[in-house]
Amino acid sequence: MPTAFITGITGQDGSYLAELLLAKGYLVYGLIRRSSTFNTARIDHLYQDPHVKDYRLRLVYGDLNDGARLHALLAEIKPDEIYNLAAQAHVQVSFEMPEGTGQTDALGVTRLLESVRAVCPAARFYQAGSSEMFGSSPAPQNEDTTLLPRSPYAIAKLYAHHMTRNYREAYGMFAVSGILFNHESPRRGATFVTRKITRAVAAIKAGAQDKLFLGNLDARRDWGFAPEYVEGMWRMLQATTPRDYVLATGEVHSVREFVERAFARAGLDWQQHVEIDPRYLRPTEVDVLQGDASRAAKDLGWKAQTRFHELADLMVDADLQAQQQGRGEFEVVTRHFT
Ligand code: NAP
Ligand code: F7E
Repeated sequence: MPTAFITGITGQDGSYLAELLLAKGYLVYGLIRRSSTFNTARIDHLYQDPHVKDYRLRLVYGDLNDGARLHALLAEIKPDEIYNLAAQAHVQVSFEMPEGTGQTDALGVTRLLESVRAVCPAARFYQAGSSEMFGSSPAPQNEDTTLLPRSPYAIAKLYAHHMTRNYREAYGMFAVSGILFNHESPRRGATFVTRKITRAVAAIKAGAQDKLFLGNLDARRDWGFAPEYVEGMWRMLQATTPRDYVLATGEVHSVREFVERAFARAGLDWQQHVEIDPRYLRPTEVDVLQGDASRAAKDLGWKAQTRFHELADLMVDADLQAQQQGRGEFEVVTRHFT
């Protein structure tokens, strides 16, 4: 049975990746942080699945800032594949805590790579790189585009991206960086703009909220559907040759367009509810991100399927349903593993 080690398993991508790998028959180890409240809402449903009850999902405590623990875990688990998805992933928060973001998103990756090199150098390693690294480079962006990051988050990811490439070249490790453009879902964290909007739409529809405060409505992004992107990560680690890949839809829309679509889906007029709050403006903004994923299409046979409008609609529908059912923050779908 192949063994995978996922950091960031409690996050949006980690939960979808765990589902994918369990469905493929992997033994999955997930790194979780100790928290004073439960932090496993996105993966709790996996324990209820009869096919996972054979303990193919194992959660272990650790932190990217604890190198000794990472080393000990990898020495014990000896995984075949490692997916490093853990990060302080919020761009605006990175302006408030640049040092902490660098500790996890930059140096945390070095800690992990050093442990892999020492105890399981044959393992295949995936680093969660980001389109934010392109920053102010003109769109569309691909693997050869100049990286001009515009936030502490993006700069930390850039360091990790180059470190991953350096371990590949210096030590011959199968270490790759996926340069992923924004990808969303009903499990998206509630402070990222798409989910903030769709949750607000549901609350406004239910009469539980009246106003939604946002920042820059002119920013343009290439938004895809998260479950398709974790499939791309897995394909990168199955390739014959380790290479970095962009994953994106190629379609670009503004935050305003997302707002319009989401409110319209629920039969609401966004102009009656949305207000601008300068607190949500960033010190330096990335104006437009639009990816060219043709290398992934050619080498990996990967292509985004879900279109912008479908994505907005499915997220609104999930939040409307959650609101009606009085459910918590995340969609819980029990998948069946065969
Ligand atoms: P997310 O939902 O915010 O999840 C982040 C995960 O990292 C959580 O499991 C979190 O644990 C964990 N984490 C944070 N700090 C940690 C630390 N010091 N040690 C161990 N775990 C830690 O993010 P996501 O959207 O799934 O994104 C996954 C990865 O892809 C991230 O690296 C992100 O930067 C990158 N990325 C995301 C996108 C996107 O559009 N989603 C695009 C490009 C790249 P807790 O639950 O305990 O907080
Ligand atoms: O912002 C604007 C904001 O926080 C998108 C992360 O997954 O993707 C994500 O980073 C845009 C920005 O995502 C609000 O200024 C307006 O232009 O949803 P976001 P992001 O910054 O693009 C990349 C690829 C990652 O790697 C990251 O981990 O929306 N915006 N008003 C707002 N954004 C937020 N969060 N909140 C607002 O009220």
